[in-house]
Amino acid sequence: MKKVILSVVAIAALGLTSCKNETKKVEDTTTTEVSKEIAMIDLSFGVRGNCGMCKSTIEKAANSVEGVASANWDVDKKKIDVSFDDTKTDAMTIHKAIAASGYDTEKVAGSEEAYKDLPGCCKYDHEMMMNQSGEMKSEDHSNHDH
Ligand SMILES: [Cu+2]
Repeated sequence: MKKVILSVVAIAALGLTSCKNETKKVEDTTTTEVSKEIAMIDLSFGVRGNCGMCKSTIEKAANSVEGVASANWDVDKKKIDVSFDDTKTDAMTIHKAIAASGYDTEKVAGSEEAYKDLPGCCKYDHEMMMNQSGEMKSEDHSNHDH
């Protein structure tokens, strides 16, 4: 009696595995052409600005673009690092978004209207160098009144 039960179980198990194999074959043929890699692009470009408030405004503008994964503006270097999905957006869209918030980028001049509404400390110099080394130059007194 036990043997009979065992063989029934064995047959059932065989049946299950063969079913599995069949479904797996179907999956194989359908899943070949699915996921193309998501291409994240890392981009850096110059953006003018003065302080921490500028930083949050600039980064908020960049992050508001759909497809942007991260944005980090460096106050000393006057430069932003952006990571974005290039199937959803492109570099120029990000430049324009930052410019619309009032800030100059390498390629697009900042909106004058938005610039007027910036806090006083954020009214940066339009002649400011972008993409600086981040090191203070002691011989550079161009921003001071001597
Ligand atoms: Cu500021």
